[in-house]
Amino acid sequence: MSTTTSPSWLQRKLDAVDAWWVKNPDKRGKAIKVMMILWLSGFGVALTAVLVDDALSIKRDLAFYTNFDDPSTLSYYHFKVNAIQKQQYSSRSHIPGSPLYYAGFCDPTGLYPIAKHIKDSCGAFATDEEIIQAVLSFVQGKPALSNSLHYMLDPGSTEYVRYPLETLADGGGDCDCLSVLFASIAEVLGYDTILIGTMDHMFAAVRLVLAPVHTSDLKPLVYKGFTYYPCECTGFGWFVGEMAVPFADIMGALEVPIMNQPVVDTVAWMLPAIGAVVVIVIILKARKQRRSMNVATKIA
Ligand SMILES: [Ca+2]
Repeated sequence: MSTTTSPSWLQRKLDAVDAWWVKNPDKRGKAIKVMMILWLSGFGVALTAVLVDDALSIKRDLAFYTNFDDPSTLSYYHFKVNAIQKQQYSSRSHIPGSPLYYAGFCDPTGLYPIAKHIKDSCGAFATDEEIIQAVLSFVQGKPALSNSLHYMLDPGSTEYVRYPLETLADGGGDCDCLSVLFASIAEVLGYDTILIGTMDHMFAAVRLVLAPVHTSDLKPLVYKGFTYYPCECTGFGWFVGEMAVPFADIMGALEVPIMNQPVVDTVAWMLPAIGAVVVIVIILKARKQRRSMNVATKIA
């Protein structure tokens, strides 16, 4: 017993193109020209998309130390955010309204490569304290280095919180912006992190199994039965476990959402991906036409 399979819709269309090609030898030259124009146009669109994406992107080399602010361990992360990525945050509210909403600004978008780069830069044998210290170094202002994040005041007189990608794109922020960025990177790396608020300041704290050993001014905080270590995100040179304000000033803690899953940032790849798809489609079409032309030549 034999079975026959009818050709698919696509196959029928391709066969129709082949038949047209064979029956219309006088129009082949024109068809080839059209295909060449389409191919070049597609390549041009793809190239333009990539160049426009690059031109509209904000790029910064952001410095950090992997070994407790030892100048010889200075490393950089080559940060880039495109216009579409940045625009998606521009229309959002940046006013926390309630102190309870600060943690709502924590966002892992675009942070996974940064978090991984910082962790990898610390080496395979780095302790949790050393990794967190490198993240802290990444967000802290470095007066001597122009290529780094810096403390920046809010743009207006009202309290304003930047999302992490905005702090990176703007080149810095104030205490809450930098704490939100730090907490987001720490959470992306899998560290349980909280935000600590006072009347006029904010910093983060990270839960570590082992107490930090690189400071003699350790100020551990206990929250819901677990020990967290302060991370002062402004200024320069604060170590994990040190606190810039007295205990009495602390008003409360905010839990940061768990974000330790790699995030595929589709927006970041949108323009280059569109360009790549256009090129692939045009190449496939051109190959198909070339194959048809070969068939026609053999028949002729
Ligand atoms: Ca602020």
